[in-house]
Amino acid sequence: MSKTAEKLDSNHYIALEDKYGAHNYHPLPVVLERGVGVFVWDVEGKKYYDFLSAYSAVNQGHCHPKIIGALTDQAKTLTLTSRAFFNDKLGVYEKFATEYFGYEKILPMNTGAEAVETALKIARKWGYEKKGIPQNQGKIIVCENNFHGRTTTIISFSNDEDARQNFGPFTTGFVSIPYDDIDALQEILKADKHIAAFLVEPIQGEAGVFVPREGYLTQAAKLCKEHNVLFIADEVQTGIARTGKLLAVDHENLKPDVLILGKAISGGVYPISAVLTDNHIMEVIHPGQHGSTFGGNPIAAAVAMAALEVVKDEKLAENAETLGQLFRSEITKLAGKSKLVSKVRGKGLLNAIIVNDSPNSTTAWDLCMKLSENGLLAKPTHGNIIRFAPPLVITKEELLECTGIIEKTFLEFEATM
Ligand code: IF1
Repeated sequence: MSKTAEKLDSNHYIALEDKYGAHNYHPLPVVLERGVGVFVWDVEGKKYYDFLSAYSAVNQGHCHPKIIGALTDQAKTLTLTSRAFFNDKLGVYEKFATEYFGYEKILPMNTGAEAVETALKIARKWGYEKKGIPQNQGKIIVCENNFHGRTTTIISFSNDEDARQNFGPFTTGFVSIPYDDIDALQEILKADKHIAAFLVEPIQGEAGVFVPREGYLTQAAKLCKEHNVLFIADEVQTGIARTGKLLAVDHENLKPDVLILGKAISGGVYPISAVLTDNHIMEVIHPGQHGSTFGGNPIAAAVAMAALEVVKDEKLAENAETLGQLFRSEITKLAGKSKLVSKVRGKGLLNAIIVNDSPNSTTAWDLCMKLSENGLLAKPTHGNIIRFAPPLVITKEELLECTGIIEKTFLEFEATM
């Protein structure tokens, strides 16, 4: 048998997942086997531009040699010690990361949801021990249409019924207010003295790349300060150069009291997340009160340092800013030609096209299928929104080729409607 004849096709792998895996996702029917930079290849050998970047985890591009080098070197040397002992990488990483982001302390975890949980625990403990909130009465303000992960506590304050239904009972102590509504925040802060923190995404990703009005975050942080409430920014998706600055809060020169990072802090090669704060907050955590077997392991430490160096060395924030503007201006031109585009919105290279059809229609999904046939992978969200978030190493020429693919696909699709 020849090499190509032995090779199994996409349907084989899709059937395996269908039969043996939990059905907790609904992927596009593309089976990927390899990635380099902005490109991925499926098992049939078809090449695609990746415009999802694993939900903004692969900002540095697929299999970046410097990050993979750090991973493999460390994997051959020492992988895991647990935090029962010290190791020669963690402290070096902690110094590097705190200096890099401008905080005094870091608490390393693995997934984004774990880092969010960590931030919530720190905030509550701070509320009782530093702010003097009476025991078990601490509250945390969150925003409607938030996405912060999938643990039981985090879904407790989600308003996405799919994410919540039949997973109760839920964790209490959360108050939800509309996003991008400074009056609502002011009102609740004035009315309730038992609030420890305000948890917010600088741009709501899952909600369809919803960018708040300029100044919202600054005003929110100021109100929090006035009321002695911690301002917690969840930058799991918006952080690490995605929106055109290292952090999305940098657009407003803001320093959150608590910063949550995940995804691209590893360049997408390893699950790494973190919570950063200054000493006066992190000091509420003592031995035995929080941790993780894998959090801050030597591989994670080595990988994160390499991944963060790549962001600076390759000026990824600057590239995201410039090419993001180009993307939105090209798609705005397309909106003039195609009735299917009602709007493009976003910041840096985190963008979304709002498709001019009902959220109950299959139009956005069908468009993503056509985009994939034309060599570009993107994922619909909320029925009529398509998110576009390529690796930040994309070049201007590549980006223009991609807006060309998007234009061709939309116009062809419209012609068949
Ligand atoms: C899925 C969206 C992206 C996040 C923020 C924490 C987490 C996430 C702001 C948790 C995770 C993901 C997870 C992914 C879909 C996805 C997502 F569509 F939901 F909004 F990125 F676009 N905070 N976001 O966005 O991080 O525990 O997953 O490491 O499949 O659920 P995690």
